[in-house]
Amino acid sequence: SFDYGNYHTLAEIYSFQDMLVAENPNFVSKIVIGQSYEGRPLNVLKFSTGGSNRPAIWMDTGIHSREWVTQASALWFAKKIVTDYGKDPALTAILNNMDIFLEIATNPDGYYFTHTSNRMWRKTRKPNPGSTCYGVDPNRNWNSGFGEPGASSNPCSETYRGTSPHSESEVKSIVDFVQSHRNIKAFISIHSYSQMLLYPYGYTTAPAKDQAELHSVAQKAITNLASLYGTRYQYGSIITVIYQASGNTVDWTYEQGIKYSYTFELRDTGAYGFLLPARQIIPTAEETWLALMVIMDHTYKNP
Ligand code: 0X9
Ligand code: ZN
Repeated sequence: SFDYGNYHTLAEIYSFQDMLVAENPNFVSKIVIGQSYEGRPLNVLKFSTGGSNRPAIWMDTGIHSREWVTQASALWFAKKIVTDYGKDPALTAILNNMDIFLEIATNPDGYYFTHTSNRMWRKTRKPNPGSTCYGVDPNRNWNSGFGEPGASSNPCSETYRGTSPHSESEVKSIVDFVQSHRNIKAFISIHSYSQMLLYPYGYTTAPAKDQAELHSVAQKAITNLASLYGTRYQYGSIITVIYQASGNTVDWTYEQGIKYSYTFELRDTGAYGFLLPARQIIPTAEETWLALMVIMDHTYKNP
């Protein structure tokens, strides 16, 4: 059976997704929301017990390809959703009323590249005209404070914003999905590392309209997370807790009206950084799930 305690190639992630759909045909389906620059499918797993266009929770991992514990945790989350539905009352109530969408390999070209050429690759893999450097930072490419401080105009920078908002297919495909779905209530974008739970804004110090509620839900979520292994998280707005980041994913989703827009930075705090040992995958996924459940449960109960 599938080894959740190890890192997997892109091909293994794709076959895992097909296996989960094949084993749970009435519950799990695969939606292809677009294709990457190099032509790979952008697959999203949909967990749904019925209805049409139900209110939904979105989660994505691996938009920064080198953050391997995020994709690995998402494989565990996918299995957890399947096994806990009908057993865990809280998750069951959520899924009897809402759908969950999970994009595991959000930057597949980058992820492939981390396995074949450069383990530390972060950005997309689109060539930049007039430069020898490749790729755009897909967490600076969104149309929220685009062009403001907190991103780079240099194609060789790790935080290169790109020539225009949503220039990256991997970003535009999510934009189109969110705007056509119109009923997404929580959007959770998962990164590593630093052990933080963050909410908008990243491009401005202006507080989000819902800051008080976002803050108290985050506090509850990180408390639940810490209850398992004692892992300590910082929490707050992106710009106050980490640094200014313009054009980031959750500023855009929040401005689209998705109130529960959160971003995680998973383990660790730098001892291993992006190269987190595989033995930490399952503990990371388990503790993160406890925080995700707090956010999902709050979203379900506060429509
Ligand atoms: O710089 C980033 O894009 C994020 N840190 S990372 O090491 N994952 O690259 C921080 C930006 C704000 N946080 C998130 N939106 N996750
Ligand atoms: Zn990241």
